This record gives sequence, structure tokens and C-alpha cells, in this order.
Amino acid sequence: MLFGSCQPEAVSDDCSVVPGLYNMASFPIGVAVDLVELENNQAYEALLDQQFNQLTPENIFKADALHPGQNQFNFLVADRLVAYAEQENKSLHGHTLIWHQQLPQWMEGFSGTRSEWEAMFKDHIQTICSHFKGKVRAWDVVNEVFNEDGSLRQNIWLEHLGPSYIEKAFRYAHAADPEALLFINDYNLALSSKKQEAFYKLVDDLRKRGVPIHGIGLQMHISIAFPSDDALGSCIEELAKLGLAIHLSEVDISINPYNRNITYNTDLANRQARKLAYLLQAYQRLPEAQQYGITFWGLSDLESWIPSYFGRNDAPLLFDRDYQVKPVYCQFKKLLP
Ligand code: 9MR
Repeated sequence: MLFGSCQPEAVSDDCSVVPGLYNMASFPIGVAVDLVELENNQAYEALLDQQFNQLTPENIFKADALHPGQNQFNFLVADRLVAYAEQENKSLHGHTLIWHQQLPQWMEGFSGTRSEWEAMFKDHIQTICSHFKGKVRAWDVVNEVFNEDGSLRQNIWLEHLGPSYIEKAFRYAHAADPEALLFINDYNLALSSKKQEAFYKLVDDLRKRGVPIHGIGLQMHISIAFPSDDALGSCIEELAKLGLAIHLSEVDISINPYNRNITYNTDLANRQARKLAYLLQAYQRLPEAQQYGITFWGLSDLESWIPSYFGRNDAPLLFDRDYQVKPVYCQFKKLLP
């Protein structure tokens, strides 16, 4: 049991799980999906199916999964999710083409001339985009390219291709799947003004030069303590001025960011609910055409990456470890249009 026996206050009667969230919303409501759970856990599948209509593969569309050898792509597993999405009429958000993590070993150790790097980079993007052409609504083309101080993150792509790798990634992806919406995705943009400014500048520059970029993914791994509501609101408002689609792409709200010995209680549950309500209301102030969707980073507290990654008790998602709704779900649902 995560936090002892203390439970948040009982969920009120008007918080029914039916109809599901996506039936209440004017934009897609997404979730990061774990295919192993989806295929083997009936309760997981039922809840996911009922509540969400857009799926982001949490791990199985990353480079190490799709491109395990230089001349070897593996789409077998990913295609099972594609089939599920088609069958259940859910859209798919591809995550992610170019990142510094979850790279296959051969890619990290690749040695070649600049033009060989370029060819490998292009082949990676275009083979994947071509395979999923017409099946994904959008791609996170580049993920987490900035450091907190606004400089470009050192990664194999920057090292071997220079800063233009970002622009090239969008151009290659677009050539392979002209219908897919192409996103740049990053975290902590509301926490670091330097990062936010650099992000704005880069996207503005890409857009003005006609690079095919259509959306901004704001990850939103946030907590009840930070960023402040004002910082969150102004980040969304500022970046929306670029006129692109906005995806709250990886929402979770930690209740224990300082790793304290805490007990999940009504106060924490309510603070979490208020934080998400604030985020949703800031999102709803955007022009409708820019509301691409809101995606939660996991179905329930049981699947969240946070407890294992940070080694702490936490409960950052809409459903508890028994797949029961939490106040944060009820509040969110109440405010959907
Ligand atoms: O949730 C993902 C977790 O299962 C993986 O182990 C981890 C590997 O780095 O990636 C997690 O998802 C990340 C996402 O792909 C990009 N933004 C940050 C997410 C949380 O780390």
C-alpha cells in the first residue's frame, strides 16, 4: 500500500466514470500506453478504452525499440498498438523520432563521416515515418533538445550534425509523411525562463523559414508545489503566440516532489485537483484550433514512471493503484466543456 491506509475523501456521486473523459471534451484526451498492460490486463484495457481517445506509446516507438540494428527495424510490436488504435478508433501520437535517450547501442556507437551520419539520421526518420504513414496523427519529431539554461543539449545529433539537425529532422519527417503533424516536445518550459525563451526563439525561427513544424508539446511533468499557477498560465499563453498547435503532452502532477515521508490525504488530493484545474483552464483559453489535446503520462498511479524513477512515494495521475478515480479526475472532468 503506497501511503498507508489514509485515503482521500470519498469521491462525490456526480463523479461518474461514465461517460469517459474524451466524450466530455472538445479535444482529444490522451494517455501514455504500456502495450504489455494493454494486452494482458483487462482492467487496464477497459479503463483506457473507456476514458481516452488518443494514445502515445510510452516506450515502444522509441529508437531502441524500433531500430535495434543499423539495418534492422522492428515494427512487429509497434504494429500491434497500431492495430488496436485502428480497431478502437483511437488516434496515435508518435513518440519520438529524435531524442538523446533510449538509443540503441549501435546508434550511440556509430562512427562515420558527417555524410554517413546524415544518411543514418535520415534513414532512421524516414523509414519510421514511412512505415507509420497514415497511421499516426502526429510525431514528436525532436524531444528535449534544450538544456535548462537555453543552450542546445549535447547529444550525438548535435555533435555529429550540428544545430541544423533539428530543422533537418522536421524536413525529413515531412517528406516521408506529409500529412502527419510535426511537434517539438520539451519539459520544464514553465520553470526556466531561459529555456522557454530559447524554445520560443527556435520555433519562431523554424516557422518563419518555412520549416514544416506544426505543434509544440509541453510535457507538464509538474507538481503541486511548482511551477506556480502564474508561471504555467503565462508559459502556455506565451508559446501559443507562435500560432501552432499546443499539446499538453505528458501530464502528471507529483504530490511528493521533495521526497518526504508523507501520507496521501485530502489536502494533497485537493491541491493536485486544483493544479490540474488551473492547467486545464489555461488550456481552454487557447483558440480552439490550437487545442491539439491533453495527454496524461500513464493510466494510473500504478503505472506512473515517477515512483520507480525517483525512488519515492507518489500518486501523480487521475486514477489510483486500484484504478479508482481520484479527486483530480473528478475536478478535471467537471471542467471539461
Ligand atoms: O515513461 C517513460 C519511462 O517508462 C522510461 O523508462 C523513460 C526512459 O527515459 O522514459 C519515460 O518517458 C519519458 C518520455 O519519453 C520523454 N519525457 C520524459 C518522460 C519521463 O521520463
